[in-house]
Amino acid sequence: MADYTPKPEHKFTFGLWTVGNIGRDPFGSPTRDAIGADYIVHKLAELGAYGVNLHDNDLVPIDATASERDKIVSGFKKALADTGLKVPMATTNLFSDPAFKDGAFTSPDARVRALAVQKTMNAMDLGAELGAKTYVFWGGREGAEVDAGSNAIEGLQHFREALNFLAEYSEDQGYGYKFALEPKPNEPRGDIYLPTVGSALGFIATLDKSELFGLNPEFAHETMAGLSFVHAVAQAIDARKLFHIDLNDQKMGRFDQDLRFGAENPKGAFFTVKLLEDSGYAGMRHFDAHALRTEDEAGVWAFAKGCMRTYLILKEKVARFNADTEIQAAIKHYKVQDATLEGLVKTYSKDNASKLKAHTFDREALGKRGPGLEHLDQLTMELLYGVR
Ligand code: GLT
Ligand code: MN
Ligand code: MN
Repeated sequence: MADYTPKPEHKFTFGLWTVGNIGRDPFGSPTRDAIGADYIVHKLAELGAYGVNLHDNDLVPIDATASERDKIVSGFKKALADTGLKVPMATTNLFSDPAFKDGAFTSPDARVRALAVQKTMNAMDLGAELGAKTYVFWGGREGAEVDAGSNAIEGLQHFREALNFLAEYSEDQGYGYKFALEPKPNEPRGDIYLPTVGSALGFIATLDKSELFGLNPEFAHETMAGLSFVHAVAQAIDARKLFHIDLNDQKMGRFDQDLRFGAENPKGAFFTVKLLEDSGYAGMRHFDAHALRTEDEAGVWAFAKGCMRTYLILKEKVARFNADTEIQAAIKHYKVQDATLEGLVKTYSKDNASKLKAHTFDREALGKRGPGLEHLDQLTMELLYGVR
């Protein structure tokens, strides 16, 4: 039996807002007491996590004075030093305060946009002070319910301006941040700008310092849009833009559930882990999820342990999949190779084009061939069900 004990080398991280979630929802009050940030640090270290991530206001209240801020931050730094826990990622809360009710970087009100940039510079200072190297932008309020007033084109232009400004600020300060945009289709806004991984990738190409920007895809968010998270992550990897990842789970077509990783769609979770492990992704495995609202504090830690343990179980399944001779033979059978034809279509030349035109294909045989996917998928499922 493999060892599924999480260790810092596995690079598991949680947000202060994840294990700190107090079980409030749009219809109900909190079901749990708030847990202090320093205590969370100690608990996560004890459970074998590598790091803890935060929004500015997860740690420092929005109305804290400078001396209150410094006191909180120095206490937090002590907890980090005592436990060895790291802060690999930081971000800004640009969604809770009523000032941001109609957007932050994309608000139609110039004063709100400037406030959002100012707040983010301060939050970047905080993240850098704690050692963060990845900075996430989740545009939770960057969207609209009414398209008559502030149009989506202006919103995107404002978004671009803000990100360009903040990338310059980071470079100017020598922070060395890599920025990760986190798409989501809706909630809390009716429609959020940059709703999917594909949209964010297209937008990144329009930024001044696009090399500093990548993706922070979230399992729940692509699933809410009815899309395949595995394919979204694959596209981010292909574009060399997978800078961070939010692992959780979600039923399709629901509100953002942020379920324990692997709790709902084990097959999707398996292929996500397979992508990360096989591609050599070296970044954090961040769990952006929270315990069910039904749970008490014990349930919170059971949730956190469960996320990490499931990842490690699936990682072992990936190794098993890659070493399974029957599965590998089925994959080999599926992927037909033809050195001559592959050579012809790999790069264009007049010669290759005319040889390809002259080639005769047995189209009927191609259409009749069974690739063996039922067999391959059943083998995969049997592996996941634990019988191989
Ligand atoms: C918020 C959201 C998450 C984002 C966080 C980062 S905050 O909880 O639901 O998906 O990753 O801002
Ligand atoms: Mn979410
Ligand atoms: Mn997220």
